[in-house]
Amino acid sequence: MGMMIAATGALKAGYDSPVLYRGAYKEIIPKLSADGYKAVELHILDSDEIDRQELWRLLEQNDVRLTSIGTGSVYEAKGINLGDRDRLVRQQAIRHLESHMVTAEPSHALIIVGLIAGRYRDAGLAEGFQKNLTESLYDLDGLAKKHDVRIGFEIMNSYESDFLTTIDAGIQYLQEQTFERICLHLDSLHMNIEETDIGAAIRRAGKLVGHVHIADNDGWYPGHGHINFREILQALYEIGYDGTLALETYNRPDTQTSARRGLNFLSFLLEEIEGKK
Ligand code: LER
Ligand code: MN
Repeated sequence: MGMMIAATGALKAGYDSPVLYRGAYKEIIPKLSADGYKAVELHILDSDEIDRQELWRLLEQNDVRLTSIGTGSVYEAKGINLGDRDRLVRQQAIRHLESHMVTAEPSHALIIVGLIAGRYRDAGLAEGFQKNLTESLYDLDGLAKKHDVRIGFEIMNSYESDFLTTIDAGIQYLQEQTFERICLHLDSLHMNIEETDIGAAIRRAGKLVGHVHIADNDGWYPGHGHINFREILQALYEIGYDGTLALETYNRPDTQTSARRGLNFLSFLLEEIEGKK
């Protein structure tokens, strides 16, 4: 089947947000489809506030698959997180993510746990944070089973997160737990900052890898900066990864240019590596 390239989309996003398409779903889903995408990762502030029926209809009509849901904006907007010292805040985060699972259900899309995991300061102590987060993740794991979706725990750089900032730390943590629906979510921008040898780290993660974000080191479309994407895609190919490569990039110089260049660049490399597409 091979890897699938997805655009990112959101109803609203700021200048510095790494999201390609911005606007109403009825505008952006036909647009990204016309630009050559067959899949989309939507970054959603609150799934309770969107018209799911309309979204599902638009996806079907345009033959676009919802691969994943980005969930970090609610942490940035309201501080809701899974590791918080306050049990009510953690429960709010879990309920919030379950609502995304309902949106994800028809396409079995993956729910991203990145920024919404929270920071150590949200719990006061690192140990307390880890205990709270782990407890929340077990609750989410059960809910993911109920909704038949998966959760991707995003390994993010140590400027933006505290817990599990390297692939090896993520592997060790998941091996210590008994989650059934939680996998590792990698991001080229973060790997570029934290990993010693990106290809080797991806190979060690192997079947634990469930989702991948792509951006160049400067946050622009892949091919704009200096990350070695051939090495990354080659390693993903070797571990048999057949999931999504979601373009979590700035929409610079403009959405269409960035979207087309990112898609062309990744398609070209995949064609070489997978030898088909
Ligand atoms: C989220 O997916 C991410 O990668 C962070 O850098 C927050 O934007
Ligand atoms: Mn990311």
